[in-house]
Amino acid sequence: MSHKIWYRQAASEWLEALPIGNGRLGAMVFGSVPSERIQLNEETIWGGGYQDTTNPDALEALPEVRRLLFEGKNREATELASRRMMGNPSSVQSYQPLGNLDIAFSHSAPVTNYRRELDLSAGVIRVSYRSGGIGFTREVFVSAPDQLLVIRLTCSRPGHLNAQVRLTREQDAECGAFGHDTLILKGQVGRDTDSPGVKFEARLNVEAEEGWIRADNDTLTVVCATEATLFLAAGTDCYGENPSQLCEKTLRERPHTYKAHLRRHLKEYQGLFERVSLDLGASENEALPMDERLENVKQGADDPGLFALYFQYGRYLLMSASRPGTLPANLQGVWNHLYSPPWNSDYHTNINLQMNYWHAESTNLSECHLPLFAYMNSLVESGARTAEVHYGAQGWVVHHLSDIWGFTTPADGVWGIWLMGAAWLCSHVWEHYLFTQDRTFLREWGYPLMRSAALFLLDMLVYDPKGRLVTNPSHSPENRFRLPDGTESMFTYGATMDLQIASELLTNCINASQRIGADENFAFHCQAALQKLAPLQVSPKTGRLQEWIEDYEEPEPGHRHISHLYALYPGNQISLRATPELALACRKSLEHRLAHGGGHTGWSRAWITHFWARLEEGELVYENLKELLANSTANNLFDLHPPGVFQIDGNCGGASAIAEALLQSHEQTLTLLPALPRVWATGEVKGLRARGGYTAGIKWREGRLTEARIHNDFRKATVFVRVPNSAKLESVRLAGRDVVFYATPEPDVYQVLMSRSNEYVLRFGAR
Ligand code: FUC
Repeated sequence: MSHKIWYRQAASEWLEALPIGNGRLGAMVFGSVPSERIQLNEETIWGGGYQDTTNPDALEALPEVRRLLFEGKNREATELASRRMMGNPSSVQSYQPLGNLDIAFSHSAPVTNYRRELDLSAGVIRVSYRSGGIGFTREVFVSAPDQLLVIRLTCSRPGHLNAQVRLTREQDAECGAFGHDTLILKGQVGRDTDSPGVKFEARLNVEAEEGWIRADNDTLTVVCATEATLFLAAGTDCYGENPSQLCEKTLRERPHTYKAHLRRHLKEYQGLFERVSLDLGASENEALPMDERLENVKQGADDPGLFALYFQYGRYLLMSASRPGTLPANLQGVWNHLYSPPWNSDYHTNINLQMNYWHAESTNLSECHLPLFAYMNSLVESGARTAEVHYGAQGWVVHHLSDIWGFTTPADGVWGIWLMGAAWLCSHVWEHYLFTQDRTFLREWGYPLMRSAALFLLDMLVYDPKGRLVTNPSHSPENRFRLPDGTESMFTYGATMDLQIASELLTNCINASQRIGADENFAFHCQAALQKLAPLQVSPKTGRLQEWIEDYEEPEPGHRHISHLYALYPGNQISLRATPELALACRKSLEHRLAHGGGHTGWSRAWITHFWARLEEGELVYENLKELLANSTANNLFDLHPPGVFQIDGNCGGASAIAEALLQSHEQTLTLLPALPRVWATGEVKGLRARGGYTAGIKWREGRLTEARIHNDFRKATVFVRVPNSAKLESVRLAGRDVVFYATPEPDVYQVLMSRSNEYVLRFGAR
C-alpha cells in the first residue's frame, strides 16, 4: 500500500500545506513556485510565564455554592461561583509560531510536471517540477536525532540553482545575516507588553555545491549552484537556556553530509513508523491525488486505502508532535501559524488532550505517550496548590484547560469549575501500564500521580441529600440542562461523567496498589468510597443513560460532548457483555445525539466512532469514519473543528477508532475484528498492541477472519481470544508445532496458554 499523500499543485493556503515535525520542531511546507514558504514552529514558544493564578476567595464560597446546588438553586450557585471561584486571571497563555522560511527561486519559464508529496513511510516531503527544461526538487524532513529541519534543493542542470532565502516573523523579532551563509532570527513573544513570553532564536545555515552563497542584510542568495542544503535549528529560553547557544551547538554538532542526516533520520523515524502496517484493500482511487480522493469520498465513493492512510497519518502526526523529552501534542500538535490561535492552541483536558493519545498505545507508539506523563508531572505542584487554596483538599487537580506554565485553576467561565482533569489524565498512566506491563513505571511514576489525583477526589466527594457520594460542584463538560422551572444550567452536582471517572480512578488505584504490592490502606479508602458512590442511572422515561444525576431535559440534544458515555469509551465499565442494559442505554443516548446533529466537530465524530466500535457495529463505524473524512477533514488531511479550524484530536481519535474496530483488548481477552465494516472486505493489520502486553497481527478475507499472529511480550499467561461468530479456531501453532487450545462456555471465545516472547499463529475456518 502506498504511504504517499500527494498533489498536482502547491498549497494555496495553510490547510493545504503539509506538516512535518520531530516532536519539538514543526513545519508546514507549501511547496509553492516560484517562492517556497515553510511556516515554522517550536513547541515552547508561548506567551507569558509562570504565574500563581489561585484565588483564595474560592474556598470560602465553596460551602455556599454546594448548598445552593444541592437545593436546586443553580442560578444562584452559578452567579456566586462565577464571581468567587474562578482563577485569577481566568485564562491561559497562547502558543505562537516561530516564523517563516521563504525561498524565492528565479525561474523565468513556466512550471510543468509539478508534484508535491508527503511520504509517511519516510517522514519526508518532496516537491518536484520542471522549468525551462530543468528539473528542480526539494526534500524536507525534521530530524529527531539531530534536532534540525533539513531542506535539500537540487536542479538537474549544473549551476542552475538560484534562490534567495529569508527568515521572517510578523511580530516581535528581527532577522540578520551572520557571516556569508547563516541567518539568525531572534525575538521574544510579546516583548513590548507587560508580560513578555519566551525568548527564541532560529538559525539557518546554508551549504551549496558548486556555485556560492552571498549574504546581504537579511537575505542569503544561492548563486549558480547545483545543489544546496539548508539546516535550521531553533531554541528558546523556556527551560532557562540561552537560545543562541542552543542553536549554535545544534548546528556545530550536526553530521557533515546530507546523506548522513537523511540516514540517521530514516533509521530513527522508521523504527517507530514501521511497527504497524495496515491494508484495508485497494481501489482505483488510490492512484489519485489526495484532494481528488477526498472529493470522491464526499461524493460517496468507497476508498478503503484512504482509511488506511488516514490511520497512518494519525500515527504520523503523533510521532511528529510528541516524542520523549518534548511537550505533549497541544490542540494543534506543534503546528500553528497564528499569533492568537483558536483556544490559544492550548491543552484542553476535558476531551482534547486525552484524545490526542488514544492511539498512542494501541498503534504501537508507546514512547510518544511519555510526554503526556512528563507534562502531568509538571502540573502536580501547581495542581496541589490549587486543590488546597480553592477547595481545602489534598492531592492535585487540573480543571478543563492548561498551558505550559502550570495553569491548573478554573478558567473561561463557570464551566471551567470542572474537577476531573487530573483524574481523567491518570487513566492514561494506568493504560500505559496495562499495555506495557512496566511495573517500574507504575511504581515510580504512574501510581504517585494516580494516588494524588484520587486523594483529591476522596476529599471532594460529599454526600448528596439522598446519601450518595457525589462531586459538588460538577459539570458534564460544556453541556447544559433544563431545570423543572424551565431555566437552564450547566452547573450541577454528581454529573454522570464525574462518577464514572471517579469510580474508574479509585478502581485503578486499588488494582495498581496490588500490582506494586503497596499502600493497602489507601486502597481500603478507595474501596469504601466506591461502595457509596452514586450509581449510573438509566432514564425511566427515555431508556437513555442519564447525563446528570436528575433526569433533566437537554436543550441541545446534539451536543458535541458525549461525556456520560465515558464508561463505554475510553473507559470500560460499560460493555456489551458485562453490562448489557447499560450498553443498550448508551446506544439509545448515542442514537439520540446523532438524530439531533451530533458529531459536528471532528473530535466528536471520532469519539462517536469509538462507541460504535465498542458496541461492535462495523457498519456504523464505517459510516461515521466516512463522515469524519467528508465533513471534518481539510485537503492536507488535518482534522477540522467548525469553523474550519485545525485540531489534531480528530486525527488521533480517527486513527484510534480504526484500531478499535480491528482489535479490542481487556487484559486477558483479545477481541479480533470486533467491528469490521463490510467495505474493508479483505485486509491485514500487523503490529497492533493489546492490554496485557501483546502484539497482534490479523488477516481476513472476504469479511472472514483467517489468521492471527499473537506475540506475548511478557509473562506466560492464559489468553482468551474472542472471534467473530462466523469464524472457528482450527489450529494454534508455535514455531511450526501444534499447541493445544480450549473451547470455553462462550462459543466465540477460545483459551490458549501462551509463553513469553513467542509468536502464536492462529488459523481460522468458517463456522
Ligand atoms: C472543548 C470543546 C470545543 C473545542 C475546544 C478546544 O472545549 O468543547 O469544541 O474543541 O475544546
